[in-house]
Amino acid sequence: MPVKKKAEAVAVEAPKQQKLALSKQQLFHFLRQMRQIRSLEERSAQAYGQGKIGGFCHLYIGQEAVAVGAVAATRPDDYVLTTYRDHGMALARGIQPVAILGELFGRVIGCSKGRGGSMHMFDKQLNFLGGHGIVGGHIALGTGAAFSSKYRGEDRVVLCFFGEGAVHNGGFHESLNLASLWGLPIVFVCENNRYGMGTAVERTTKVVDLHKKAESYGMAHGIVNGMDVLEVYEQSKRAIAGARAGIPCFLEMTCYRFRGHSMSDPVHSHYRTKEEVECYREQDPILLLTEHMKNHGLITDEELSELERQVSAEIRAAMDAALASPEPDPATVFDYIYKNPIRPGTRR
Ligand SMILES: Cc1ncc(C[n+]2csc(CCOP(=O)(O)OP(=O)(O)O)c2C)c(N)n1
Repeated sequence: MPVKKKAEAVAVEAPKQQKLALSKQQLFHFLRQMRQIRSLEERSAQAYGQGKIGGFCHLYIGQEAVAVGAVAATRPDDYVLTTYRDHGMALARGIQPVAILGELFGRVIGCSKGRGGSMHMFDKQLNFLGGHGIVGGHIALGTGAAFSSKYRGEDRVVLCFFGEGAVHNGGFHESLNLASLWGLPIVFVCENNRYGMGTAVERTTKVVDLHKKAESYGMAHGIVNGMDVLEVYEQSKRAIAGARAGIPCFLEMTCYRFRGHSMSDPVHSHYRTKEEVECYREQDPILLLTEHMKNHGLITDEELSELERQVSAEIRAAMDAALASPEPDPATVFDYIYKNPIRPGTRR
């Protein structure tokens, strides 16, 4: 396949100050989405405790700025893929809270018709290609989507998110190598929340500046404060523009999950201290943006209370609607597995 542009190894420098002028409306939108995600996740945790959600459930609380800032930098026809920690990403991409909660509850109103559950949010119209349960497994899928975009002569970019636990996976390295070699339109985003389940990143690699791994493949790379939605947005914009021009990029976004790895992992497990969690809480992405807006006179206390009231009412209503939706009919259990559904007892 012809390669039009050669990828260069360019470190993406974090900006010292905000360069993109964002309107009050845009900042409000970021704050609203982050609060929606937080509220949806807190209610999901409650519902999980009440036995309303089956299977695994990995919450995104603390990492909201990554999904909101990065997805805001995409076009609607770009592709977004992520891991099992996908509720926040799904919401940022535009899946309605009722369809996310419905999926968590295994109801037909869910975005995957109640068959996927927490780890398998998906929406073809929104070009949100999952929600994937296998660590690193979707990185090759994202690279394939980027290849398809280039092969068809489209200028759609792929934004592929994964945790730092995935960068030791073979598929990650094969994907970066080919993406760089072929100048594919893809941005690989590593959400480095410091732990893969209970294993700290420094116990898994000598190269803890994970973004530097891209140098092995001659790929542009950079490190971003993933707790700062404005920085995430700005750096994602730049990286996506580069990818659209045939220069793929690897961004490491440093962040922190305030809850355990999944609902079965307590917040303060043996692998991290209460003090560490408290310290990161001071950099809560919602807190940081709220303070920024207050300091610049972009939000009043009244507007903030009203926003909180609206979001809380919206998620409560979505919860009720999701719970009112029926479970899938057992007779349809073989639907959606293959394009032509299999019917037990019949020959194909
Ligand atoms: C191939 C594979 N190995 C192991 C697992 C079990 N597993 C699920 S999550 C996880 C940790 C991954 O951590 P990270 O990639 O840093 O993402 P995070 O959970 O922090 O978002 C592991 C080992 C899996 N799902 N897939």
